[in-house]
Amino acid sequence: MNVDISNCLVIEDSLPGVVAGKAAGMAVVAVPSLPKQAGLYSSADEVINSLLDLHPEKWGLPPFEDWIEGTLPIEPWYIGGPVIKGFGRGSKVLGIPTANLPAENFSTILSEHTSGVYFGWAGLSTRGIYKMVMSIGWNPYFDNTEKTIEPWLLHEFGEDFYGEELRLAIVGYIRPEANFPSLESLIARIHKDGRIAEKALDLPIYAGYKDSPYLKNSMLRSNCHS
Ligand code: ADP
Ligand code: RBF
Ligand code: MG
Repeated sequence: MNVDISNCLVIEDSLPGVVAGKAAGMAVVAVPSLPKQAGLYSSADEVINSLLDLHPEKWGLPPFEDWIEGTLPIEPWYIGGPVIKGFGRGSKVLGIPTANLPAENFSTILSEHTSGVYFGWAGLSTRGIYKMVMSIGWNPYFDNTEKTIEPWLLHEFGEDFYGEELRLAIVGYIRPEANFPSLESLIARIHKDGRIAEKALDLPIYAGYKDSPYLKNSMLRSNCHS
């Protein structure tokens, strides 16, 4: 194509492709098909888990136009269930309570969605509908061995609500999970995620999902004991 090598960006899921791109002197972003093998791709300039995390502007290319105010709209997905006990460290260690859902009920949906920080609307059967930001994944900072779903509802509740039906409409993506050099930097980043979600959910593209029948139904169900 007669393009200067320095103007090429290779996006590759295979190790031979990454090695070839580097051998040609090109910048390479690796998207391993098996995230567990990410360690093998160390010759790439960047290793990402998912194409959601491809930011062309990092490479001198025009940014994707579907990102809005630090968020990427996604095809919404809906999950719900009773709030279960987590590791008990959300409130205690971070000052950020996260209402855990039983991840084993959603193994298919979880394997279809890359781990990372998402946001949307949360319906709590006896209370109402709230903005929420959540993490899906392995919590690298804490080195968990299980994948968890942890929504932080952006509202002050005076009490716990274990066992209550929680329903989520997940409408956008913010960033991949990351490791952090300190607890303070992890907490600061989660607060920033909260501010981004809080603001974005007022945009028309996200706001309408507040009225999703799925969220409302959780309340109808608990109010009419048929
Ligand atoms: P666990 O590890 O058991 O999830 P956390 O310290 O993360 O414990 O606290 C989460 C619990 O706190 C939730 O299950 C819920 O009952 C309660 N809670 C109170 N306020 C909130 C909130 N704003 N967002 C999420 N959970 C909250
Ligand atoms: N844990 C991480 O190790 N890395 C992260 O990038 C990360 N991002 C989070 C983003 C949000 C919005 C929330 C609510 C939590 C996040 N956590 C992250 C998870 C945090 O470690 C978890 O809530 C605690 O482990 C409590 O169980
Ligand atoms: Mg929690």
